[in-house]
Amino acid sequence: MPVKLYSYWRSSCSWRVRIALALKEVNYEYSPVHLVTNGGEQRTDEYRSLNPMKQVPSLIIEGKTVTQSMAIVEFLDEKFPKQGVRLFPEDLTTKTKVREVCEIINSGIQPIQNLSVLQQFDDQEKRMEWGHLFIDRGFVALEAFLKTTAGKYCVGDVLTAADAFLVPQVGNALRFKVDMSKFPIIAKIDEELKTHKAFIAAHPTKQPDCPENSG
Ligand SMILES: N[C@@H](CCC(=O)N[C@@H](CS)C(=O)NCC(=O)O)C(=O)O
Repeated sequence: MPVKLYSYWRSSCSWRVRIALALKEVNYEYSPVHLVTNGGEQRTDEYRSLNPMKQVPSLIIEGKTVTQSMAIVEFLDEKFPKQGVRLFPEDLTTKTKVREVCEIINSGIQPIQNLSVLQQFDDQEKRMEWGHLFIDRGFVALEAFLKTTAGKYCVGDVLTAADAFLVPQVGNALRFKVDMSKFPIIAKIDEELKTHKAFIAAHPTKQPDCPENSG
């Protein structure tokens, strides 16, 4: 039974899961959910029956649905412990640091700049200001946190789930014109990961639903 990912090319939460799938070397079918056209395909009754939050991503595996990117990434790591990269290290202290980075992004930054929040403003400029403010503020905390944990990657010198969460949030930061020179540790890790093949494969511009003129 093939694994299926409901995703939107530009969604940072889908992007996290695409990175995790690539790092775990799990093949999957890509099912696009357009978050904007026709009021958003995530809001149809059909999609809502998979994901009651009306959000991407959703993963179908062995006929079961898993939602919430953090739960999906943990599920993949536990389902395939010996395959690909270990996303959550065995050592409890290190694993907790990985989870802390993930949660700063997953709970502390992304939800405040999510599409349905921004759509409360009609004005595009206001949306931009809001997204910029909360990503910038979150990155101040994240940069300080990474100062205590980072090596080549977010937590030491091995790839973990934290890196899968970091790169898409930097993608959002750039969309909201956050000045990344203020965050040298985040920027350096992001730069390091740009050439990794799992991160290249998961990039929004490599997805089948990415428009040709995405820039
Ligand atoms: N906690 C959820 C958040 C998912 C989420 O916010 N997805 C966004 C895209 S990154 C979405 O589908 N937004 C649609 C909307 O706000 O209508 C997860 O990690 O999976």
